[in-house]
Amino acid sequence: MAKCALITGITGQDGTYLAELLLSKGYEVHGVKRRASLFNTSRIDHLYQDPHEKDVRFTLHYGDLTDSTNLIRIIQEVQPDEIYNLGAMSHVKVSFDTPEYTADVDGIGTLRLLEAVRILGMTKKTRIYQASTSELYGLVQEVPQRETTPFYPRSPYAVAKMYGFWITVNYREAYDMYACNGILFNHESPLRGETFVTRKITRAVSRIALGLQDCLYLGNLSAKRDWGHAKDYVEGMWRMLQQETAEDFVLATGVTTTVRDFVRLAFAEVGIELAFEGEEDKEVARVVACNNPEYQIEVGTIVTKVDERYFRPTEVELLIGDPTKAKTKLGWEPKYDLQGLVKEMMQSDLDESRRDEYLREGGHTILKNYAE
Ligand code: NDP
Ligand code: GDR
Repeated sequence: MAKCALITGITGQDGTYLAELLLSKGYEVHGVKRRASLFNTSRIDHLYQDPHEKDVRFTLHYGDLTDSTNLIRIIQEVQPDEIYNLGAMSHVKVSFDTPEYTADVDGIGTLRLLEAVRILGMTKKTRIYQASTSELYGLVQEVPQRETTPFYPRSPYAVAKMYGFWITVNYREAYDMYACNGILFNHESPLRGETFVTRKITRAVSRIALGLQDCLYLGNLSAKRDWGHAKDYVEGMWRMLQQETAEDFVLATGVTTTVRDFVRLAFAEVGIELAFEGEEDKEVARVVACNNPEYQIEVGTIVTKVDERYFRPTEVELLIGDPTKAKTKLGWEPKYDLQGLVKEMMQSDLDESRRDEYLREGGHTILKNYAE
């Protein structure tokens, strides 16, 4: 019998890669999507199967983590062997603007899901993965950060996710449920949302290289992140649910890089070398060499500036994870390095920007659409 999985957040970056992975393993995959005024399934459209066909293995259900009734209904209908709770208001900066909503979705939403499984009497049947985060470590207590490192969350997002973490542990202990937290460090891909810093950078660099945009505005360039590839991380999520007993695991690469160096790497992909100058809150990056004749940008041009609007009221300055436990117990290891990740993201954004360039040359108006 094929296993059946339910994914919340299936329309997001990780939801997409996880759905692809589980389908490739023969699973029947169900996903919860939110009702929106426009289509919001562009990442997973290639997986869509006409429900009128035979042997459909991919099904979407309308739902929302703020609504217990629909979670109970969907879980009852689907009877999943595994639930991956990836749905969240996942943007740290935005969580300062929408703290109550973030707590409701990311914190109480997790409780709603666990409670739905318990109420339905499915605690022995259904295994649950909770999308926890390295943001729980927040203000540095220890490096590299591992499963035993104390938490010190620094945003409404992280505080809400901390509730999600502990309620998952509590349901595991109180009701003997197979429920575990993946404490995942940042992971990126060409499918990353355009307002997260890596994608914002690769998208803007490709547009600057093609003359579609002049300047990229960023916040804290000195923040350090342990960036991996989302494809590697969804493999780790799946492995966490295939163990004998449920445990919490860190997934990370063990390498940390500043936002500034990520900018440098992305520009290097189009042959542009930069020099950063000025005080941190007014820092700019200037082109010092342009080595690829395809992308002609004058030496001396300023291509990035700092805009304080992207600063956070409280920042997480340094994240670097120790994935030893996942390596030892799950046999998990990342296949991508940062260079490979940047290359893939740049390639994808250059392709997308070339399509915009083509439209512009054809006389069409293209959206300015600078990702915030
Ligand atoms: P995305 O922002 O790409 O996707 C989030 C998903 O959650 C989307 O499908 C979104 O739907 C959905 N969602 C948002 N609000 C609700 C709601 N109220 N009810 C139901 N679904 C909702 O995030 P990622 O794929 O990057 O991350 C997946 C999970 O992992 C998140 O929980 C995130 O917090 C966590 N995480 C991510 C890390 C990363 O580096 N990517 C690292 C550590 C943890 P819609 O498409 O309609 O907006
Ligand atoms: P993060 O990711 O907050 O780590 O959360 P993000 O890419 O938003 O920020 C990373 C770092 O870059 C700095 N930064 C900027 N960030 C954004 N978004 N935009 C900018 O212009 C900018 N300039 C500098 C930030 O200050 C920060 O230090 C991500 C999310 O996926 C969470 O859901 C997840 O839990 C964590 O990763 C692990």
